[in-house]
Amino acid sequence: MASGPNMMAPICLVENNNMQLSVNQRATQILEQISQPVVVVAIVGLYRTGKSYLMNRLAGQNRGFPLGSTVQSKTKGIWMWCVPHPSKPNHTLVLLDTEGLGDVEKGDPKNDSWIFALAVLLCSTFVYNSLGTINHQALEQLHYVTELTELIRTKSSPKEDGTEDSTEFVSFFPDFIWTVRDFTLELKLNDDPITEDEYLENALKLIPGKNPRIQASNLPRECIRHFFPKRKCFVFDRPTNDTKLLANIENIPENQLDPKFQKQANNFCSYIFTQARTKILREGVMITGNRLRTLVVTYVDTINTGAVPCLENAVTTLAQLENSVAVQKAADHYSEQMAQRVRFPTDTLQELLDVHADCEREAIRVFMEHSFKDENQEFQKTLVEIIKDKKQHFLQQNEEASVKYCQSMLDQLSKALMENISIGTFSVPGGYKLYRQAKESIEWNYSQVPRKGVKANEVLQNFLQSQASIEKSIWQADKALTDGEKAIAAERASKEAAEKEQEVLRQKLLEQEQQIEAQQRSLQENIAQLKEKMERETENIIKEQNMMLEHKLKVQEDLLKEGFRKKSEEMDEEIRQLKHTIDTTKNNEASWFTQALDRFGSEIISIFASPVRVLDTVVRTVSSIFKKNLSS
Ligand SMILES: Nc1nc2c(ncn2[C@@H]2O[C@H](COP(=O)(O)OP(=O)(O)OP(=O)(O)O)[C@@H](O)[C@H]2O)c(=O)[nH]1
Ligand SMILES: [Mg+2]
Repeated sequence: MASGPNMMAPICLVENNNMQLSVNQRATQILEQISQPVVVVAIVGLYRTGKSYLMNRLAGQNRGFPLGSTVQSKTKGIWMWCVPHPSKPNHTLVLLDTEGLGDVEKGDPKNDSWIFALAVLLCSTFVYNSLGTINHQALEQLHYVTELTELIRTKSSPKEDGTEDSTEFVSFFPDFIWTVRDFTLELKLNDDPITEDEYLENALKLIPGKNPRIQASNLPRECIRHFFPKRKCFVFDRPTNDTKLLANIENIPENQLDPKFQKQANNFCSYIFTQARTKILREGVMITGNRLRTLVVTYVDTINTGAVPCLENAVTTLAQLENSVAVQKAADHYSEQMAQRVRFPTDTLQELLDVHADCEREAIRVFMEHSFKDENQEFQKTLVEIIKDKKQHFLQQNEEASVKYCQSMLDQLSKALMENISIGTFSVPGGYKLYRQAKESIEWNYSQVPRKGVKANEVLQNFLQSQASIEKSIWQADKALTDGEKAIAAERASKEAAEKEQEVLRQKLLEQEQQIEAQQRSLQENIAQLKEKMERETENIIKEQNMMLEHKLKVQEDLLKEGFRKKSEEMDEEIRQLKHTIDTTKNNEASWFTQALDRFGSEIISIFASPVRVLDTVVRTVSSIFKKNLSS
């Protein structure tokens, strides 16, 4: 079963010291151990606005993320607390508490922007926390959201169609929640009661006019509407009006808090517990604790090199790491299952090949389950090669076990014969007949031994060959035989030898055919499972593109409704491009699959090529021997 978290207290995940971001190794070690999918909730906002306190409530604790009781900011960098998800079984809830934004005591505000961007990239629910009301000022303070286009890239290279890279933010950005603390207004619009969500949406409506102040607050509005498709708002009363209690809030019992606040906080928590989504990267790639670790490390490393974190690169890094683990897991599964299911020697080669086919099918399934974005099937091909080598090893083991067993059986069965030869039992008149009887009885007894395996004929053949000269000297010395009978004996001996040789060759030929057939099965299995996976991945891509389209159409419609015709028309081109991309994906799906599968198929055949060529020569040699025998 996937492993979950075991953390008594939060720990710093991204340190922000001397204006340098770094990832705390102790925290990444914790994430590494978490193989469960994660729901990641990050809280961001101005300093000293009760963020850490709210996060502690999500962890179900009074204490945890340290709160500050002075005006100085408390939290530095990004802190993490992983707890078992309270309502999603086998999921981990990762809470990310961040350093307060906008603290004038801090030297360089640049890291504020990075912390904001990192929180967006790492979480699946982004909570923006502010005090008071959502007004111009609050929106101006949210200018970080407008900087995201400079701080996050979707693609590693500019898009071919020339559209802005940020048009795809919507496909991987988290859900957005605005939490408004110490909210003192009434939720009313033109005297009509409104919901918290309506309050937020209303506050996000663009304000007409050219006033620079208005423009400055319109930009964050647009960004939020464009980048975050799912938005929610929660307002909170002041937890208590007693300032003394407030300053010491983590130590006061729940029932001393304002009942309204209690209710609001509980609502917020239960919304997070039931609605916050599992973190998905893109195209359905589910994020586990371990994958989150890779993301944090990749993003912070990128920032430290002076570059901009790029989603596509992060996916590639993640895929490379995960796919090599997937190959290992699949190969181990194959070996374990083969070792468990095969009893050496198998009766026939086919028996071994059948077990191999079953284990290989399972191994490919394990690989498909754990891999993603395997560009050009590089990793799947590696798996094909590994399994090919492992299979070869099992075949060899099987042959060795068969030889060993057959040899020991023959040694036992021929023991008396060998003794009689050495003491001269057959060197008497009529000795040849006695010898023949003894030899035939060995052959018969040998044929009755079950499960001798693939080398049964060959081992017998070797034994008979080693007997040929002995047999010859026995009949030559046997005085009871006439010359005519000796000639018949000689002819019979060579005919029998030829027959036995043919039998061994016939078996070889059959086995070679079985091997070729097994390779074909393996090829088909690889292709079938790849096709299935490609279909699933394409389905996810189309789903994601449709979601983007739906969102953009909605934004466009809203702009039009609000009277911003020009802005709404500006989105036409972007929407047209997206529709075109969706059509192309759908239309090219079939031919794209065929091409990819053909290429992959021929590459696998070339992996098998060497044994196939060997087979070819064997087949040709065997058939020429047959022809020779037939004509003689
Ligand atoms: N007025 C008010 N104060 C709060 C609220 N929640 C917590 N506090 C108090 O505000 C102070 C700061 O709370 P924190 O949770 O540490 O705030 P923060 O936003 O995490 O602060 P930084 O980490 O410094 O950015 C503490 O003394 C809390 O007791 C609230 O809803 N309203
Ligand atoms: Mg804090």
